[in-house]
Amino acid sequence: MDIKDLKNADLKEWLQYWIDLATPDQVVICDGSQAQYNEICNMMVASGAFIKMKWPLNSYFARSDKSDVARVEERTFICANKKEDAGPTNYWKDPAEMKAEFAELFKGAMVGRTLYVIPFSMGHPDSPIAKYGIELTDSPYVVVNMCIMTRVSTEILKRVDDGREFVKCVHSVGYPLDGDKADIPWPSAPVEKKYITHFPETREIISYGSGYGGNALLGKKCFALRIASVQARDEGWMAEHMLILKLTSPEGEVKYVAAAFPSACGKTNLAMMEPTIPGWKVETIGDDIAWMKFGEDGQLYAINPEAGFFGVAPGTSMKSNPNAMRTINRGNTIFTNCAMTPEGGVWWEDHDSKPEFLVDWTRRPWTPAKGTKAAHPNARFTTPAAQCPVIAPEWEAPEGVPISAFLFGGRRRTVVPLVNEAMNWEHGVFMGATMASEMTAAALGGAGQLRFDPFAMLPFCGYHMGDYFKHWLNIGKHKGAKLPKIFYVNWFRRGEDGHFLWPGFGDNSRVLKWIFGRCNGTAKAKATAIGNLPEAGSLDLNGLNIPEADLKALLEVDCKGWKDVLPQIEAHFEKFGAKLPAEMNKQLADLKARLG
Ligand code: OXD
Ligand code: MN
Repeated sequence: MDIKDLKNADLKEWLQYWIDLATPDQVVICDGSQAQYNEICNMMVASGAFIKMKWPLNSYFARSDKSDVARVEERTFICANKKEDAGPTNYWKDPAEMKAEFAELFKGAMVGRTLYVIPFSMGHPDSPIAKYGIELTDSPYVVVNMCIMTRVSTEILKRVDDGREFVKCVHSVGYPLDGDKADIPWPSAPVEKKYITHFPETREIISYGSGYGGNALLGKKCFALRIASVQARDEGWMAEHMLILKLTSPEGEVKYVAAAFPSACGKTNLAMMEPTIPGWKVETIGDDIAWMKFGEDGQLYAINPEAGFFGVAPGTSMKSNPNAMRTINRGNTIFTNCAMTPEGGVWWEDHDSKPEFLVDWTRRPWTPAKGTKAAHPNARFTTPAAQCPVIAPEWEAPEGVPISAFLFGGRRRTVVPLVNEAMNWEHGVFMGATMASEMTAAALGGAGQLRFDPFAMLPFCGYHMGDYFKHWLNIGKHKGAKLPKIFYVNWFRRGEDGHFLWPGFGDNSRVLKWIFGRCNGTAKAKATAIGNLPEAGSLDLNGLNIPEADLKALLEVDCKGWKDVLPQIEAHFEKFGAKLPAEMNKQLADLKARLG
């Protein structure tokens, strides 16, 4: 396919604008084929941007610039027409001013480079829940990562050309090869020139200056969460920062669960977990994002809009996530900012092997005595979801899977019990709106201070968070809705001496079993001031040896602790001003009253 053959005026005009402005040397349409993927990888090996690994097969190392290692929230903007619509939790820029700035920044930005046109679908292309996008980028690294993380094909371009709605995504690393400037392995722009911008009214994304992860793979956080959350609000569906898992009981009964936890709280681990309780099975649908729409039967049906996992590598091991290890060991994986073994293999902190010598992510020799981290803490693997040994056979089902339960959670050393079922939808929305993790003494604010991350969407909600709470409440009012039950879980509770009270990992299946039982009416709960907690004996603890006192702390209501955090919840709610739905203040007042 050639861009000269396109007939859709809107598409052609948009493409031509950016080509004329950025003046790339050539334009290449990505077709999603293995041959084109291999060709681009080989080119990157030749340029020094990639190193081909000895093992796993068909896998590569990439190492970023030291200044371009993570999402940059302070350079991420919602360019809504009205500042108020971005709300208090987002940075805002005026859309016209931002576009004028881009007209300067992108002038000649792709000189000496190739502009790749990536037509992609979020979700199975034939799913009624899927949406399409086209990303223009001058980064071959972005192309090959997008080929793993989304469904890239020229069929998508044809459908867009035929008039199908799409999200316009533009990306440049901001490092033109003008004059006789040579290329470098990881081109990017200084932080003050980086911009990750979203135009919710026109469904556009423009990203400049960073080549890393969510800043550059625009299908992920920018589209599937920030822009999609706006589309979801306008169209009556949900775009959430949630894993989706399939839970099968020993009797063969199936339930699907979606769970929202803040970044780095173990979503990928939970999505692929190996249950410790006999006969129970967990399979993966997705590990990061869920898009959900009501079916005619009133159930919410979810798809995973992504096609790969962009997982945090450090901490991933045969103990924490054996299925992630098996997925990447099957090859076809890109490792970014990991360390390299002398044999050409990969390593990161808490990996199963104990190397004596490595090349660290900054390309320097490393031994354990050095005392530094060999892999960057935000080092990543990009790997195809289809390779996961526990991927559910229906993970790409166009109609999605019916969700029975939503789980919320954070890292709480104190106060919050192991599991707590919401009394009703509105109470569940209150739980999501007050999701929080405790800061450690090292973080600004200090120990005991909460960092609120409502619905794990703090950096990802594309509009005013108060309106987003309202949207959740409206979902609860959908005519004929058979709503998922809502639960708050906390795997991270500690004793006074700092030890974890709950073993976590595969033993979290015990909590999933209780949740499953609550959904089909077989597990017992006691009503308390904060919600429904497991009744004594209703949580399967067979084979575990948890001291009585620890179990008590995990499953009781710490009234004093809850009362102590109420002022922090009040202060958190005040941020949303008049946009805070009245229902949230009512929930807070009711909780206060119940605690006595
Ligand atoms: C992610 C994140 O990368 O949530 O998934 O930060
Ligand atoms: Mn995430």
